[in-house]
Amino acid sequence: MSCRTVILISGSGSNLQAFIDHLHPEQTDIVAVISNRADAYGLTRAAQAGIPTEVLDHRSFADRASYDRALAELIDRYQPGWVILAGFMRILTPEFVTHYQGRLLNIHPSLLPRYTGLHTHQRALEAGDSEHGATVHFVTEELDGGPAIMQSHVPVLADDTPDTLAERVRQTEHQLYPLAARLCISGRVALVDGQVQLDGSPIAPSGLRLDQFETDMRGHRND
Ligand code: NHR
Ligand code: GAR
Repeated sequence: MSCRTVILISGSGSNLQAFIDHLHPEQTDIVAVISNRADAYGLTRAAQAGIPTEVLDHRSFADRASYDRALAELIDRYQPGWVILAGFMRILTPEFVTHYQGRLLNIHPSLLPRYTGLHTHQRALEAGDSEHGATVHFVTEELDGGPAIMQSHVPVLADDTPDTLAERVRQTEHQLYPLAARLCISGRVALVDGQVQLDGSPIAPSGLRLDQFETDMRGHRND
């Protein structure tokens, strides 16, 4: 099954690359990659994969509301079924989020509800956590507060810096995000009355666990 997806980025786009490698074009047709920054390396990745790119710089808009209106207009030209935030660094207005309710996904580099917002790796280290990870969630107007779909877990090591920890988390994101997105795009996972369902049954508030799902999915991939 294939469905149209628009991916929003601000930076390196390693998660975008994972979508290109694992889902495009069989599971989903990535019809555009949009960045708020002209120098985002993810734009190069998209171009190399033959995917149309767009830059919409937030600095040329008077306020957040007008930027988000222009962004939604640009996205809707591509008529996507799904909008995927992949390291997109701009907070979105409630109007934008409502427009894409139930078909807007984000990956956040922490085990939500812990550490919403920025600098998650440093904060996990400062708190002395033994475990850290990433969460794929439906985006709602509450920043990083939307219902969780799936989490990856990594150990925190004694000599970790924010950078080494971030890299360990990012490695898991590249399996986590395409898998979670694929469950949504295929219709197995859905947001129903504010709650995430898998095959019609509610899942735990912390979401599914990648390490419990991986084994089930192995052999089902056609890449
Ligand atoms: N928008 C809404 N409404 N809800 C969410 O859950 C969102 C969202 C937009 C982006 C990603 C998020 C993350 O995973 C995300 C989730 C940017 C910031 C931020 O503070 C915070 C969280 C996230 C993304 N951005 C600054 C801003 O003023 C700019 C920072 C910068 O440009 O470097 O928008 O972490
Ligand atoms: C990822 O680790 C993602 O979880 C995080 O930024 C990185 C993007 O990497 N997202 C946020 O912090 C959102 N505020 P990438 O550009 O290589 O995919």
